[in-house]
Amino acid sequence: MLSGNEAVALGAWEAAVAVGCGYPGTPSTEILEALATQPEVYTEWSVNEKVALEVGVGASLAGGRALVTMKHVGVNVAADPLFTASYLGVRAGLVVITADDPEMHSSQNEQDNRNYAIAAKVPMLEPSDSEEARQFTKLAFELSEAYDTPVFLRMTTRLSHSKSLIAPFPDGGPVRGEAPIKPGFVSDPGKYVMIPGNARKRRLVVEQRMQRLTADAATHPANRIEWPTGEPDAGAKAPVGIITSGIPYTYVREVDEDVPVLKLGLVHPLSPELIKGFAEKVETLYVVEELDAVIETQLKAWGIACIGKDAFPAIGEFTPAIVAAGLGLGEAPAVVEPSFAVPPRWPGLCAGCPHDHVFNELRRLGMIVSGDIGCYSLGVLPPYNAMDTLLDMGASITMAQGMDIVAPAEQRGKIAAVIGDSTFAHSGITGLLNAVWNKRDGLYIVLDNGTTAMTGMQPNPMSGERMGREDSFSVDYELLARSFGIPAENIGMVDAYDIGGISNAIETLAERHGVRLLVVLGLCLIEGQKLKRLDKLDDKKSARRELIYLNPVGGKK
Ligand SMILES: Cc1ncc(C[n+]2csc(CCOP(=O)(O)OP(=O)(O)O)c2C)c(N)n1
Repeated sequence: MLSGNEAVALGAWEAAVAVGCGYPGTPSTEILEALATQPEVYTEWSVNEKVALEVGVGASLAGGRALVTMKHVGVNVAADPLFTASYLGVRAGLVVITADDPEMHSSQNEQDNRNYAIAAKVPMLEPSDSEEARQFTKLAFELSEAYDTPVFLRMTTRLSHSKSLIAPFPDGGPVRGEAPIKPGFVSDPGKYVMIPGNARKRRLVVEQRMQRLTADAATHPANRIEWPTGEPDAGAKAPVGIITSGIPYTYVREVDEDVPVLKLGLVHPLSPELIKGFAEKVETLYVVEELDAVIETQLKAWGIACIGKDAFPAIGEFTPAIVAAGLGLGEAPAVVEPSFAVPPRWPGLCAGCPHDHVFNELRRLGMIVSGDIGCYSLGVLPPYNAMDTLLDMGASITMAQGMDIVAPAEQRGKIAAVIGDSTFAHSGITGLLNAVWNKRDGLYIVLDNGTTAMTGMQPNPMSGERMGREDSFSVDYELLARSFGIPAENIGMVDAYDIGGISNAIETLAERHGVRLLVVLGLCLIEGQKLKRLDKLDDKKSARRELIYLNPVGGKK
């Protein structure tokens, strides 16, 4: 039994992947964590998804198979290299995992990244269970090399996090295959340097590649037609047929074992030949797809009658009951009323979280708080009620700048941004640079808890460790801020448990002008427990105290 994420890691390892990189994000995180246990593979948490994809493209061009992992919104961050990586193509296979999150179990939006495959002209595979996740990962590397293109593998939360059986290993255990491409960069500027003159030529190549893929999709092994009770005779039709993919396929099979199904494993590009052939053999054709009407829209553009979003929701995650109701096989799922009263329990910061006091203080001072994404986003909820906006990673510092430009005088000086350490490294630093460069006013507070807590304690460039808890360099906030031109008196570093120090630093810095950076340092409690088990707690604690101690302004001496 493996989770979908573990199975992707296994498939990549079996496919002799050389490099695994990504940025954590639910539900994708465990893929790299599993791959990182394998010494044959270089793995890294990259600073953000754009960086991860670019590292992956570089590895591919130098002849090593590369797996790049991210959650769905991570693809937004990586979209710039993605769209042109499609033009460059690959040397060794390049597979990009997009882990989508229907129902937004842990995400700020619901986004169907099949749309990215279409827009970036990159083929996409979508598995339905762990064994397929493993096999499709291998297929994705082969597809990538055969068609000279990056390939998407789309996972969803239900697939990433559920466990299902994988095929048994041969005697002696799993086998790591031989990489078909020899490492070594081969210069080819016409293919790898996308100045407009070259890009125009590659644009045509991309189109030809997609046409070839569309033709080959008709017989691609990831697609299959199932006629459980036998294929209709020539001229005859089955009453109902279903086109589906991914997790919804498993729900279709759960509610109806006998219905004919065209199961798409290659969800982009679609094969008109395959789909028309299936559609002609059924009376009523349903398209069962979670989130957007991607397949349905394409079918309708081809003039194929089908029932899709008229019967199934376009919002949220499917369940077998939703699928059954859409197919007319059951009642729409009723809301289940609990048989006894359950007291509402808000999510919240952990009891004793080092960053509790900052939020109390921001509320007490009546600040407008431009927030960001991480555990500390829970500062929006009671008892703090101290966050006013949250858009995307890194937006706290930049949105605060926009607010400050137009806010009336009585609000200016009352605006603060809060951002976690991992988020600061991911995309906060550029916002800080923007503020200084554009001579803005703003108080920006980094809530540094020594880890990327929300996604399960991954190291980050501020934390002093890299992948696998290997000791590494950590960014010196003060040197960084000084190098950006922020004056020493506008930089503060305080211990998160120094309640008086925090109040004092916020009040003092709130009254100053220009860009002000306050770093509140306190080790995440759960991370602390982990470090204790690893016998590393004392090192980390003393490193953090030193960070505060060395700071010449603000904070304890
Ligand atoms: C573009 C993007 N990538 C990844 C995520 C998933 N994610 C949400 S918050 C977060 C990092 C939080 O770490 P940090 O800023 O250190 O705050 P903490 O949770 O430790 O308080 C990540 C990786 C996301 N929401 N958006």
